[in-house]
Amino acid sequence: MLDKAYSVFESQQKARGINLNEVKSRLKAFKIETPSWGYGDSGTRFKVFQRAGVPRDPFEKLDDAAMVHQLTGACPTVAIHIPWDKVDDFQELRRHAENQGLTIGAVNPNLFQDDDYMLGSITNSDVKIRKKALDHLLECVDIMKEVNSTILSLWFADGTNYPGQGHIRQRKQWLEEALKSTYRALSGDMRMLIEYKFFEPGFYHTDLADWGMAFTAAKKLGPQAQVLVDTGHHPQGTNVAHIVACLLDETKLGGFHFNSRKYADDDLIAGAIDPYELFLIFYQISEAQFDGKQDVRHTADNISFMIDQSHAIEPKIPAMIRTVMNIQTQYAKALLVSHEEVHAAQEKNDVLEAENAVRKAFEMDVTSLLAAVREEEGLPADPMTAYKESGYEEKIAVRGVGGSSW
Ligand code: PSV
Ligand code: MN
Repeated sequence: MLDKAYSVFESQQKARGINLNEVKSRLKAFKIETPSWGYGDSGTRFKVFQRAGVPRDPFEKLDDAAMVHQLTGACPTVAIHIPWDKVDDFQELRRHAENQGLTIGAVNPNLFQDDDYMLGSITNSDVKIRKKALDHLLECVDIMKEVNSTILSLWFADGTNYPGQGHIRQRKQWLEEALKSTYRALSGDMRMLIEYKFFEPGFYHTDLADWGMAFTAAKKLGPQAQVLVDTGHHPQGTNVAHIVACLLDETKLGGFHFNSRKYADDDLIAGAIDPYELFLIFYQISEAQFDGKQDVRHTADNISFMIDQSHAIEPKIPAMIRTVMNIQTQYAKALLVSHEEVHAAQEKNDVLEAENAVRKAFEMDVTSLLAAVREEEGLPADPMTAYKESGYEEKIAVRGVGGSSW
């Protein structure tokens, strides 16, 4: 059935002048990092629900991530969060990952769960707390060296709840100082990705509230600092694809945290709420991959694609597999946009043709394409079904209830 669907698809794309071999090799090369915290118990501020089979330590989180990679072939790296994933021997953790075909990806410091950070971490008015926060950032750079990670992924919960609570410009300067000291500790192959979020837990102001603030900070630091776009961190109606295009053009787009939002930072499965938004983000990326400027192409080819979800009610592993598949689907569709067609319509100022050239790729069914790509890679055509049939869920049930939570 799928074979037949794929031959129909193949001839349709040929007729449109799409180079399917190029599309397929881009899909095979496309990797998505999963977060260790996405495998543990999590919830909302109302309740953390405990599920049977949830990993009890960082090693078991890697085991689950390895299962996701085994079935999708797309998730060879795993982001860790310190101290949630702190272990006595990081070399052992690295080896545990490598033995299962994984490597440790981004290292995420945690500057939001210590009582000292109630009024801020690197922007706290207390110099001792600022120093403690900076020490933690530097500790994370040391951990990166031990696990061979090249990405330091920074998100700060720093902000205020009331006007006058903090000296906003002073806090900005403290933030810049801490970032500068951390930047200096990076080795040449490391990148620092700076994530922004417009509110929460601060409800009046957030020290890094939007891409402009993150961009300014990254620009001041130098080429190893870039911006990380978490798709859930924007106010309603924000044109995230536009932000992506601007950051690409400035060679400052370093990575993504994918998830879906309906209202705020909902952390739902990527592509579940607004798949068209996800498609339009990939459309900007795929266009930049063919840009005339080498540094823009280089930026687009070196984006670190990561998932940042905490599944409150979903079974963790299949939720992660679904997420990966949703992301692959929208990327595949974006690769089917004929940029020649769009550019020709733009030249003529033909608004409807231009819009049609983009939208019609979104409306194409890429199921058979993705199944063909997976089969060529020796992977199951449908990773969700393969997971259900794998027996892994039953195997991990022996871990019992009460595993790691954030
Ligand atoms: C909190 O909003 C958050 O979800 C940020 O997006 C971070 O990337 C993540 O937690 C991990 O610290
Ligand atoms: Mn995030």
